[in-house]
Amino acid sequence: MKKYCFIIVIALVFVFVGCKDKKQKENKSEFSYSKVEVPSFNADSAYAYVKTQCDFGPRVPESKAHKACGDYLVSFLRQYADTVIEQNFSSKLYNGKAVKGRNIIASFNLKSTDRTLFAAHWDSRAWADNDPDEKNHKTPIIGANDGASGVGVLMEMARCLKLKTTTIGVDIIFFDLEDQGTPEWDESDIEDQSDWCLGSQYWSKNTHIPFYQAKYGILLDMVGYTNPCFTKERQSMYYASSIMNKIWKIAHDRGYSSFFLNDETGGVMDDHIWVNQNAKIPMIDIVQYDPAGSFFPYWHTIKDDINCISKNTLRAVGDVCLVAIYSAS
Ligand code: AHN
Ligand code: ZN
Repeated sequence: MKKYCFIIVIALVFVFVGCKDKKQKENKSEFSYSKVEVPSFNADSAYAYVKTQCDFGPRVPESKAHKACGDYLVSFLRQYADTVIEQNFSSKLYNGKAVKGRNIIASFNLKSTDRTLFAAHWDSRAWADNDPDEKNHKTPIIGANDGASGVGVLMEMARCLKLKTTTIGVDIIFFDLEDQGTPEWDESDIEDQSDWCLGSQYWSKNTHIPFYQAKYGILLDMVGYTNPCFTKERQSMYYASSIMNKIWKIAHDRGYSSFFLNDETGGVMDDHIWVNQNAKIPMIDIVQYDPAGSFFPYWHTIKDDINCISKNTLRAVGDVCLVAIYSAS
């Protein structure tokens, strides 16, 4: 009898421990980001930062506006970051011509070795080669969505990062020379698309700190359009599916499921490709790219101006990124 009692007690202990274990696991997988406390992302500020960039005019490499906007971005970041590093370099355009570039890197909480990287491109395209009107095909674009939106979101995040310290380290990179790939009207065809994303190609082979590493990275590209659709882009899924799924879970928990779709779309040649391939940092691209395979309606047209920008979209993207930062331990 005593023996049976002993066996029953042992069995009950197993059942109890088993249940508790299962419950803990369930709780973990059901973790909701909806209650994570983050500094509040001010969409009015982010919008103003996008507009300030646009007001310089097209930030075409080696132009006056480009230089002035670069100086503005550096002095802006110096107010909030621990360090700001400028990386001047030279690359070759699709036509073989040399062009000067300037990557801008801001670092927060430098003492932490557990780092997360955020990036966007700050140059704007020299040609509206996708404009419906052919006479605009050689006119530079303002790049409110294609360029300034990602930078504006990251600028507002920089302001937030100074307000509340983080346990992890954060680096923000503004890549130059992303958007000067072969214009549609030119004959040349560079098959591997290495004529795009020159700033990230340079940085990923020459990181601002030797042997720089980050746990993961998030690239923001065209993150300001009204009612956007961010899909799971193939190259991000190839290199960093667990990060992509985590970020999409954050977005859904925060109530942005109508912007962050679960559709998987084809690959996009963007700065994250080179960061993944050369710097070996798993990086995803939050990019407006719809399931039919097109970017936003005014992509590479003269209508990519401030009228494309929605504060709601900037807020959604900034909030998701801040939750990723402040929920990390
Ligand atoms: C290409 O069209 C080859 N890549 C898209 C990358 C891009 C351009 N992002 C913004 N503008
Ligand atoms: Zn572009």
